[in-house]
This record gives sequence, structure tokens and C-alpha cells, in this order.
Amino acid sequence: MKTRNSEITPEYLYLSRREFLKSVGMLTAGSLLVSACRSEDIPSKEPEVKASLTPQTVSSTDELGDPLNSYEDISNYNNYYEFSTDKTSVAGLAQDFIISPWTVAVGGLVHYPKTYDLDDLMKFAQEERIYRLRCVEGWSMVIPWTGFPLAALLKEVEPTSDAKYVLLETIYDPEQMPGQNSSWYQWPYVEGLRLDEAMHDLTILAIGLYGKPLLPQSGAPVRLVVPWKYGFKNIKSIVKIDLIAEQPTSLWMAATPHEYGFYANVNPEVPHPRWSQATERRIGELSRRPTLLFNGYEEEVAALYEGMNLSVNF
Ligand SMILES: Nc1nc2c(c(=O)[nH]1)N[C@H]1C(S)=C(S)[C@@H](COP(=O)(O)O)O[C@H]1N2
Ligand SMILES: [Mo]
Repeated sequence: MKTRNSEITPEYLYLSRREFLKSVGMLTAGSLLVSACRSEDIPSKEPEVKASLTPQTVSSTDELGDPLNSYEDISNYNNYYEFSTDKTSVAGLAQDFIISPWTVAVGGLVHYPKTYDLDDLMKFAQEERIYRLRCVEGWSMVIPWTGFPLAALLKEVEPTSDAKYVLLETIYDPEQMPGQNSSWYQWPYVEGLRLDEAMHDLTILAIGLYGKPLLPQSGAPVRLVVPWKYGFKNIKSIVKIDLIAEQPTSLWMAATPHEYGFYANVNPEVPHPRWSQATERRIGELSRRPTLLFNGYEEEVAALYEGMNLSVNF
């Protein structure tokens, strides 16, 4: 039985999306779960129920002291071309997107291929990660995600020694996604990472933000977040993950290869062919701020690219 997002939410929420939205700001996601999952009932040492979203956002800034963007900004200014190329229209067009049932098929060059449903994904130990998201268009936001390292999932399926890259794919469903009827792009949306990038601790699969399950416009029910790369690498509504031997071609590389490359590491010194990447507009701020190499995660990720010419491998 298919369930519309705006009606009853998946088993893991035990609450309708409408009630849920009504409660936004009054209750935390943790307290909305069945009583057995209430955070105050969870023993301090070994949490009985791991399958709950982070109860609440504790910090109001990222590690650089930048304030979080508001839930409203994050949920109403979106790039999701399957629904619209107009950022402020995505939320409305995506509101009835069906996110349950949902599965993510993980296969290719792995020892133990597995199809994960949402309950399976919820069983990974969830963490809150406050990350900057820097879109290649020159704007950025600070977002408190809930999710788990992609590495945790990859370790379960055990990539073979031939696996060098990870290919991720968005759902293909033109009936629900009007943008997929456009022949400008080769649908479905696909993105890729080198295996070591995918295994990096900063790389997560997100299922929530601000302690609430993802809304469709944010890539529900599960999307990639890889914070040192341009926003387009952060593929939404994933149904398939394949371990492969060769570097894959993403939707954006296929569309405009001279503008978008595989690595897409945030780099203020490598301009887009049509604009500078030296500065960015933080949503909610008036003046532009300087863009940071690797989006401010240089210390964590620079070692992945030792010896590589970052201006060639854009
Ligand atoms: N499937 C899919 N994933 C996608 C996109 C898209 O159009 N389709 N847009 C990308 C771009 S360009 C950006 S900047 C981020 C935006 O994420 P947000 O809307 O949650 O801020 O999603 C990325 N993931
Ligand atoms: Mo983007």
C-alpha cells in the first residue's frame, strides 16, 4: 500500500505529517515518537531504541560560530530539479511526494548486497551534524542534519577489492516528479564519490534536519550530505547505491561537462566558467562572505587529494 507523505507517515514516525507540522516548534521530534521512545526513558548507557531522530538541536551555530539557518529557510529555498528549477516552488510541488514504502538497493562490487528499507536505515546510530552547504551557484546555508556515516552502511555490504567508486541514484518517477519529463537532463539524477571520499567520516546519509524527518523538498526520505563539495553532489531521495570500478558520470557532468566535474570540491580559486567562486551569499545575510577552501573542512579532507591538481580536477 502506497502512503502519501501528506497523509500517514511511515511506520517509523507513528504520527501523521500534518499533526507533526502542527507541532513544529512546540515539541521536539524525540517527544513525538511513541512513548517508549521518549528520550527521558532511554537509559543513559545503552539506548534501547536507536531508531529515533536526534531529540533536539543543541547548538545554534556551526563549529566556526556561524548561526544555523532557520527551518523555514532550509525548507523553502531548495534545488530539486525533479520538481522545479524555481527554488521557491519546490516545497509546494513536492508536498505529496510518496516516501513510504521506500527502499535503497545497495549492490554492485560488494560481498553482501542488501536492500534497506526505512526501518533498516533508522537502525544505524543517528547523529546530528551541523554542516555548511555551499551551492555551486554561490549561496550557502548552515543546516543541522540528522543522519549516519555512509561508511557504516558500506561496511555492512563490504565492498570488494575492485570497488573504487560509489554511484548513487535518485528515484525515477516522472508521474510524481514533473521535472523528469524535461529532456534537458538525463534522468534519473545520479552522483558519485571515490570510495575513500564515501568512507570519510564527514560523509553522511541524512534522514532528518532540525531533529525532524526530512521533508520531500530536502530529499526525503534519505539523501547524501558531503559538506566539502558543491551542493549538487548532495543527491536527494536515494533509491540505489552501487559500488563500481570506474569513475561514474554524474547528471551534471553529462549535461555540461565543461562546467561540472566529478570532484566538485568547494574552491574559491577555481571559478565556474560563468562566475567567480571567491565569495558566497549566506541565506539570510546581506553582504557576501568569502568562500573557504573545501567549504571550511580543509583540515579534515585535504589529505584525500594530496598530489592532485585541484584546479584541473574541478
Ligand atoms: N535528486 C536531486 N538531488 C539534488 C538536486 C536535484 O536537483 N536533484 N539539487 C542539488 C543541488 S544543486 C543542491 S544545491 C542541493 C540543495 O539541497 P537543499 O535543497 O536541501 O538545500 O541538493 C542537490 N541534490
Ligand atoms: Mo546547487
